[in-house]
Amino acid sequence: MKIESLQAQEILDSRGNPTIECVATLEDGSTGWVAIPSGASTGKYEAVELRDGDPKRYGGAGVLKAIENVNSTIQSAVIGFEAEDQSKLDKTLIELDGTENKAKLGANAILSVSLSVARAEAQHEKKPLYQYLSKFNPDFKGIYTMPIPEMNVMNGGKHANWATDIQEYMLFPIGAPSVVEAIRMNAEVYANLKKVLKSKGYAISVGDEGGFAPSTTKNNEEPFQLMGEAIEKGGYVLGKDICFGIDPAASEFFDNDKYQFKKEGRSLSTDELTEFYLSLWKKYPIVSMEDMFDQDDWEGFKKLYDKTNGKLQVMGDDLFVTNVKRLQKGIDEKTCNSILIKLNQIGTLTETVDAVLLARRAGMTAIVSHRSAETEDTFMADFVVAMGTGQIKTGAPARGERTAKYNRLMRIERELGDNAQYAKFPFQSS
Ligand code: 2PG
Ligand code: MG
Repeated sequence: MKIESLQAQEILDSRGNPTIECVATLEDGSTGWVAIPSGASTGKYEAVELRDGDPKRYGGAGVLKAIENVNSTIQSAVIGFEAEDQSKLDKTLIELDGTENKAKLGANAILSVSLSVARAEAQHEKKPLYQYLSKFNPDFKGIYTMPIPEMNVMNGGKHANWATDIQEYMLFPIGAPSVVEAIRMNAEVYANLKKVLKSKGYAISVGDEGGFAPSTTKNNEEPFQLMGEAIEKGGYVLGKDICFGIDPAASEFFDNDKYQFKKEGRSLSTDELTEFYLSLWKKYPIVSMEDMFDQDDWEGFKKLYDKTNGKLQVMGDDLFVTNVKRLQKGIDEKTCNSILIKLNQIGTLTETVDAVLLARRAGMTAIVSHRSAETEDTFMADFVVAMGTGQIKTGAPARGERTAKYNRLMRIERELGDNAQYAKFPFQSS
């Protein structure tokens, strides 16, 4: 069905900053709504999020220019396009922008169009979004893979005023039978973690992604002990039912050629940091590490990857920024076996799909991810099911913008019944 109109406007994200929502309307009246998330620990190679820079509105963070780009330039260029032809639409958007990193029209503007048109077409075809999006997955065979929900239950770094240097401590419920049960297990551990923290006199306030963020934790290691206690308190077996994952977001503490652990009052070289990660990996059932090094420290990633013999999920986020060029470099140089996928890091649905498929062809895993500032939009939940990547990270089981995604996954799984299968985690705990 042909695109009739696009209507973007300003709303708030979960950090209270302005962002874009967009409604695409097709000629038969079908509509698709989306809202665009935003990062804090953004990679320097990400597509550009266009902000107004006018200090009189939202401290410069307004998105009226990006909105104007949707409502005028983009709308005039794509009206009458067939909504089902996503690659033509996305190609046109990329060319209309004309820059390498979508700096002219803004990746936020472009993505809002790319995704809202897809959702409108799904409505036109009377399909649930995940079913419509599965046409982009050449490996889809009729049974949907439900993702392991990797929940960030302790927040640090930029998301929590540096409670710890490591930004995210996650639960990987790899032993669950379904996503509904996996979410329950994680939610129970989260509730137990609150009790554990209270019993130690720690604050139970949360960071941007809903994880607890007590600034009084002793060091970057203690969260593993706290989470371990919470897992066992719930009757789960640590290392079997639930494992750990981390996202240090190391670009954020890389300064003067060293990794600055302010929490511990020490500066580490790449080698020292590698040793630190290896010691954690040996001590705790950690199955996944993301952005352990700076976004330009390819050597660091490679060293850790080599030393963990393919047993650990070694993932690039800021390193790859969902960009096939950077991913190809990672594949050629064998730096990682996994990529974090964020729609707004690259800015169109087609390019995001390309990154997922390139990773898969190279034998890498792909984890679909939220941003630290989100909205109630659940597009990514349908996307991960459609692409069958088997892993999603979208924060703690708390804060509406996070639970919206988990709730959507539970509904999809229930709707699918026997046509859904919980993903197997391809790596072992050490
Ligand atoms: C990350 C993300 C999401 P941000 O580093 O993986 O957790 O954070 O959106 O702030 O870049
Ligand atoms: Mg990250």
